Amino acid sequence: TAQPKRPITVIPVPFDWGASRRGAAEGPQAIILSGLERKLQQLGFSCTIESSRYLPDVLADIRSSSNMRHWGKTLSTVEALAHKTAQAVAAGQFPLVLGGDHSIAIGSIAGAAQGRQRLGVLWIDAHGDLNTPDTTPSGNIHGMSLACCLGHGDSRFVAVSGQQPKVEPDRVVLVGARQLDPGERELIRALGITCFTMHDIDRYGMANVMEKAIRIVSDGTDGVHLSFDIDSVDPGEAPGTGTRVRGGFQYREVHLAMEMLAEASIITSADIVEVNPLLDNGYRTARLAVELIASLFGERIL
Ligand code: Z70
Ligand code: MN
Ligand code: MN
Ligand code: MN
Repeated sequence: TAQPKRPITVIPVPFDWGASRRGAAEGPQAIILSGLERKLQQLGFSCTIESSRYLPDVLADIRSSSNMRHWGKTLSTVEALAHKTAQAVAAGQFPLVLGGDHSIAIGSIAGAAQGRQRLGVLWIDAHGDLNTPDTTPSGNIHGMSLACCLGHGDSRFVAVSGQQPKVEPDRVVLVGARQLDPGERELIRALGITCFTMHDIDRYGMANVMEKAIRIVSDGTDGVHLSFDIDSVDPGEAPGTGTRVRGGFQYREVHLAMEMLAEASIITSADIVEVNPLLDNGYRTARLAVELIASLFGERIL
């Protein structure tokens, strides 16, 4: 089955106040400079790269707390992104959101969920991002974004764009987890979320894991959002990211995952986050992001 060629709206989110290290704000520009538009056009998509002027200037917003660092800047940003993403969905476009740190998924998923009552979410990440202000070891909001989308956490974030929760736990699947905090393990158990860890990938293989993940996120859903954290990939292939965790996806493995998503033709919106050009080896990680996006949109070897 060919992916329906809906026009792609690329939405840059140069924001990194949700992480402990700066630099992911340069991610969108690095990915765009690595040839994103030409690649998508080669694959037959019409593609518009939006400017980031839809985002408010948050520099003067100093609202922050120890268990939710820079929450003022983050809240204004995700609210604007939710609106931008919802607009693209309503116009029949595919929102391709470029982070930025992973806190921005609070906005993109809120926006995607506005047009879809039964949204599925595929969360590909070394981490769970399932902390709340009560369980966070860092205060970094990029470690709380998936919990937020499930309705857990600070009420102002949970309520972005009105409806809450954005997604039901039985329509959420994590793939690639290898660094989970105690509170995250508890939430996974309490909500019964499906989590395929690196152990599962070692044991059953990426193909098996992705087959199962695709079935679960698309069963009875009216759209599936892919939230792809580049730190899911092994640091040897993707060194340009804020939290490198050993033992991640190998190069072919992660391409296979994207190719299987293209083949299944289930993804209706996506974000690619945590590409940090300041920590990269040249543009290696940004170029990998472009390649993975190409696989997601149907590039094939033969
Ligand atoms: C940890 C926390 C995280 C990314 C680090 C880490 C979260 N669980 N996410 N790097 N991309 O602080 O909540
Ligand atoms: Mn993440
Ligand atoms: Mn909804
Ligand atoms: Mn991560």
